[in-house]
Amino acid sequence: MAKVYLGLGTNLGDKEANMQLAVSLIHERIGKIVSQSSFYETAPWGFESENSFLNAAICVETLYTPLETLHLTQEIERGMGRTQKSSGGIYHDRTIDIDLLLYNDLILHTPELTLPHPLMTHRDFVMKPLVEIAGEVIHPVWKKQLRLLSASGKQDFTP
Ligand code: PH2
Ligand code: MG
Ligand code: MG
Repeated sequence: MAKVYLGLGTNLGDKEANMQLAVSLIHERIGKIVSQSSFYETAPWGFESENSFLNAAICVETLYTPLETLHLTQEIERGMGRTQKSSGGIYHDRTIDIDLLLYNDLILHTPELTLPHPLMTHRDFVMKPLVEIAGEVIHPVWKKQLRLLSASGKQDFTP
């Protein structure tokens, strides 16, 4: 059984409902939710939008491989009406975004998926909810507890 940490974000429609639906679909299709952070209201990061976000992090126990997990999360995103994918640093409003942050202590570089999520430690909207449920977990690249890697502290370390 693998422990996967997922980051969730939504900034369109009924954001609370989007979050709840995503969590229950993840539970049905991917595995047991073993922890779930609070929902954080955050300002759009990296693009202009009048729609603020709700962000959260969850931990799921799964029997799926990283790529299978990615494909299942993408299917949930599509099913919930996500139309535009972010690419090349261009972001769009979305009903739901589900990002793989950590998969056990796996380090993976493929064209489709990089683990740990390469931008996670730069983003408060990821690290705040993640640290709430996984502050003691060791980041496999930085080899530090996540609570020490939140955006403000990260410059102090080199991986
Ligand atoms: N996701 C992005 C880009 N910017 N900003 C906030 N506040 N929350 C997000 O989830 C988010 C973002 C790319 O996926
Ligand atoms: Mg994202
Ligand atoms: Mg994404």
